[in-house]
Amino acid sequence: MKPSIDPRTALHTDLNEQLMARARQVIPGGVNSPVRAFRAVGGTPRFVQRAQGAYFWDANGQRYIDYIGSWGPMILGHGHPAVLEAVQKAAADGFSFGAPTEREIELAEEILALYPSMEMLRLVSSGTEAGMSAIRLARGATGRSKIIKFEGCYHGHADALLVKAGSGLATFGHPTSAGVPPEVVQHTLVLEYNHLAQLEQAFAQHGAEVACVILEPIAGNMNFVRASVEFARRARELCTQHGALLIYDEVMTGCRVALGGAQSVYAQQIPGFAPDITVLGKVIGGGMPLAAFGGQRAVMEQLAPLGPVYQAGTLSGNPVATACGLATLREIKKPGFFDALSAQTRRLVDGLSAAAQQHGVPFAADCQGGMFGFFLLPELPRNYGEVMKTDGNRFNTLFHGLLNQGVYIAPALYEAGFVSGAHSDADIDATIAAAADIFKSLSIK
Ligand code: KE4
Repeated sequence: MKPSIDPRTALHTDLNEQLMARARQVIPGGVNSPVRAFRAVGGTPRFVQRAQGAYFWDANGQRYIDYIGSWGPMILGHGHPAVLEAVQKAAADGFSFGAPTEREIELAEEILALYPSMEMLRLVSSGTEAGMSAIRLARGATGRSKIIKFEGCYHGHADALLVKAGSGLATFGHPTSAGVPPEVVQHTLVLEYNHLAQLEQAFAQHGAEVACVILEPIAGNMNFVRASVEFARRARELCTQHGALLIYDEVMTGCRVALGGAQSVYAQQIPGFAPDITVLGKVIGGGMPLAAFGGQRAVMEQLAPLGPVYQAGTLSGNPVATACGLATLREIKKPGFFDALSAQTRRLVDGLSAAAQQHGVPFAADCQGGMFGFFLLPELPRNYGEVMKTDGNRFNTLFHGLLNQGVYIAPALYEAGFVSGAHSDADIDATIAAAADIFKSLSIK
């Protein structure tokens, strides 16, 4: 018999706490990825026992409405029957071969059909691997070393990308992590997101040396911050003008904000817009370890075994992961799926905004497709510095208040949220009601 759960008390954390104590003995911080440790919000991570549809159940059998969905991949919800069947069949045919399979071709063809900016792609096993490889490819294809990234954007944990802005405008970066030698990031320029003048100056100063600009077109690692259309346009123009490659990191936004990713949204506002390289992950793997990077043929054919840029992976294009990704893509491509998902996400965001307004809580939210973000701020932030003006204690009150009512949002104020095709109207309404209950204590009326 599962212990009775009183959502208003901490009773439901005892088995999670026991597991966390055990985990800390054998895994650094008790987790295999830092954000899972709840360090930003405090409290005890929930150890997932199982998940189905829009929900997961923790070690105590407590059910949560899941708005993380593995940080984006579970766009269909957990355990979709068509995906489960595809994975089970693929596994029965073999886990991994280290040799080419037809299914890798099928998945590449399906993805390329959604991204006209790409003629070819390479499958890998994580977003970090895809981003790291894209940077190496850009450097190899241009023969240049410098890269431009933006504060608040996360592109995985490759050394060259673990960097924070140097002092002052358009200066080269400093490592954000121990173990990254300064010389590794000396070619990485970190600018303020959406800051046109800084971008212009960086190209004016270093344009001939810039291999690439990499950015999250909608920055989900700042919760939810859009590149302004003018910023997106100038980044494209400046890259073209100076012979640099524009890399869109769509690991989070790809097949999530739209089937064709954020680039398809910007292409509606900027005629002919296209990045040179796109990095994908999460949704295209459906929850299995799979990511990709791709671009025009002339660039992609610089990769080994054809060209001089080396890149490889034992489990790249893994047959079980590709089955999971293919089954997922085939479901979300079905007519009506994305319209329904977008409407459900919009319903959540509008409901939360209305509840916050009713209770006098400064609150700004945005969404695109199945991805959303909200801020306990009077208006939407445009860059990392503005995001971080959020009062962390107020966010933590909201986070834990929702958690204790069985609603699971990201345990960090700079992370985005995700709705799946399995989230029902009742789930959305319950979430809004739970938030309204907490907004009463956050009112500044
Ligand atoms: P992975 O190596 O974690 O598969 O992907 C790295 C990555 C690259 N680019 C973007 C835009 C990403 O959002 C990510 C990973 N996202 C985080 C969530 N902010 C994954 C969660 C985690 O680190 O545990």
